Amino acid sequence: MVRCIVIGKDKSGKTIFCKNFSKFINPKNKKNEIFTQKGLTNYKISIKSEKIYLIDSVSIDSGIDKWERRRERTKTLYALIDANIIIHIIDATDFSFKGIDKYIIDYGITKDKYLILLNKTDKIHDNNLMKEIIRTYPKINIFNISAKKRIGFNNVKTCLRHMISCDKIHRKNYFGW
Ligand SMILES: Nc1nc2c(ncn2[C@@H]2O[C@H](COP(=O)(O)OP(=O)(O)OP(=O)(O)O)[C@@H](O)[C@H]2O)c(=O)[nH]1
Ligand SMILES: [Mg+2]
Repeated sequence: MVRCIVIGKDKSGKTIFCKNFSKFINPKNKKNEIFTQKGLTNYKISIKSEKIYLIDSVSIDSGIDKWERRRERTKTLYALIDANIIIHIIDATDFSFKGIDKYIIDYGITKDKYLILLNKTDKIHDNNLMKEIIRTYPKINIFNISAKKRIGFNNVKTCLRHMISCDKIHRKNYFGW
């Protein structure tokens, strides 16, 4: 089982991505394949016969400092540390190299299995943001998507499939098989 966290700032499209992407991967998934674990919603999907838990996280950047929100953020941070794969959803209509997106990138690039999805690209008409991010972080995995309109999901699937097979190879080596 592979734990894949979907993380990003407030309203970047995390929930809509989890819903639509899980339907795209496994169209026949039933309601019981969505469940809550450690306070976060998980979507059970499978790619290459490997089970993946797609974890919809809550935003860690909200300015609201109520006890409930603090608890939620802590759950997200635990899930982030625990994840095998990190999917970072960036709102392409509202990105800056400062703030929470920058912090997530700086953490993500220290991991092997980190990918950025530039979301809401149905609303923008140039590719400059992607170029700019690649210029700053040349080796990053990055794709344009629209979670709402289900655009770009094939590339995400291919990338996940690749990351999962790397995991299998890694596990094989680790156990000396
Ligand atoms: N145009 C467009 N709107 C989108 C897209 N993805 C998400 N949205 C809109 O962005 C808003 C937030 O989407 P959510 O999926 O709730 O975002 P979230 O990151 O889960 O939000 P929080 O959990 O509250 O942080 C909604 O109004 C969506 O309809 C997209 O690809 N294109
Ligand atoms: Mg959400």
